[in-house]
Amino acid sequence: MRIRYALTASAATAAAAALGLAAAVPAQAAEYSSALKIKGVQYDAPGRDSNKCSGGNTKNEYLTIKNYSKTATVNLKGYKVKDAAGNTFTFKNSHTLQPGDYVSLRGGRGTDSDGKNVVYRQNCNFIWNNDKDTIYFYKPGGVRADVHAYTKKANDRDGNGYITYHG
Ligand SMILES: [Ca+2]
Ligand SMILES: [Ca+2]
Repeated sequence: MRIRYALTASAATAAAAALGLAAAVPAQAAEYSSALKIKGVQYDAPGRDSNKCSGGNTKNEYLTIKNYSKTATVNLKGYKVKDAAGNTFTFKNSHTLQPGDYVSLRGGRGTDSDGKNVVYRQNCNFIWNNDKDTIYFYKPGGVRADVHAYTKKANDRDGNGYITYHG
């Protein structure tokens, strides 16, 4: 151990390269290279859950995705979200996010609107579990843009069904 700590930074880097470690990109680095990230999630829609398309409250369960870049405009087309069980939603249509712009991906059926910052999953079933789940967010090429696991107990202390991630 003494020898390891005595290595200079460049020697350590060379040693890592020799072992093939330099090529491995940490998962965290992949997450933070993305302009689009998860702002927050209303994983538990207020009120008693009902997945009826008419009169239900699936529309009030939503995920907000924001463009955190100061310069890049990004098209959501081809991006995907996935839950822990493998349920997937793909943004099929063009929806442009300017720097600082955001969109809420809501359950239920509705008309997507860039001006109203909303896209509907066109599915009246809930996707984000009320006890715990994992939110995966992928770029069009399949590279992970962001990921967050939650439990109601650990991550939603005020119990309002909303969790802030990147804010
Ligand atoms: Ca839910
Ligand atoms: Ca909360």
